[in-house]
Amino acid sequence: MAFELPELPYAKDALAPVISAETIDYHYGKHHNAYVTNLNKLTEGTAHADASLEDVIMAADGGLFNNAAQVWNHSFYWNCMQAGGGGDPSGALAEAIDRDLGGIEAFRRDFKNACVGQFGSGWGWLVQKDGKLEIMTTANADLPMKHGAKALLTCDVWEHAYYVDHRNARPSYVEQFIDKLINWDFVASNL
Ligand code: MN3
Repeated sequence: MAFELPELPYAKDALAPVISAETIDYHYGKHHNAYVTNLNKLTEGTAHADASLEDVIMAADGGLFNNAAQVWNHSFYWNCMQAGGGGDPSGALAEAIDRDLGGIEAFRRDFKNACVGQFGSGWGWLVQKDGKLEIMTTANADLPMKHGAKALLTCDVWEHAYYVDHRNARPSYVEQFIDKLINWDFVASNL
């Protein structure tokens, strides 16, 4: 059973103007799709061909890890956003953010600073580790499951995620991602 590109959870223009249909065409249609194609080429005829994506990620390194992790990262990233997102989380997630991160305003500031401060390509994350919420960043394809942490939310800060719509202004992209796109129901479902 080959690895597959998952359906986008919304129309490709749903996140505009923060993320345009043109960005989705390239980011989902070309980049994400290429990671899936590469992963299938690298696993075809090997012991990894029938493994779960998570098992490949945990076992692999080098090019196989990079492609498998990028398939997982992007599938997760699309689900972290929705049209009309943003706002405030509620319930147990809001309580955990208050308890561990100093509240939602502190989260917005610290998550933005982490994403903006990631040097070069990578990802900003809200994770759960040892029962507590943390903000972390990873470089390139790296991801929380390799560090004993569970991903709750991610923001792709590779330039291909924002250059069409925000040019070099990563802070503008991250700020609007936080304020207008985060799907807090999805984030809460990962707790
Ligand atoms: Mn990307």
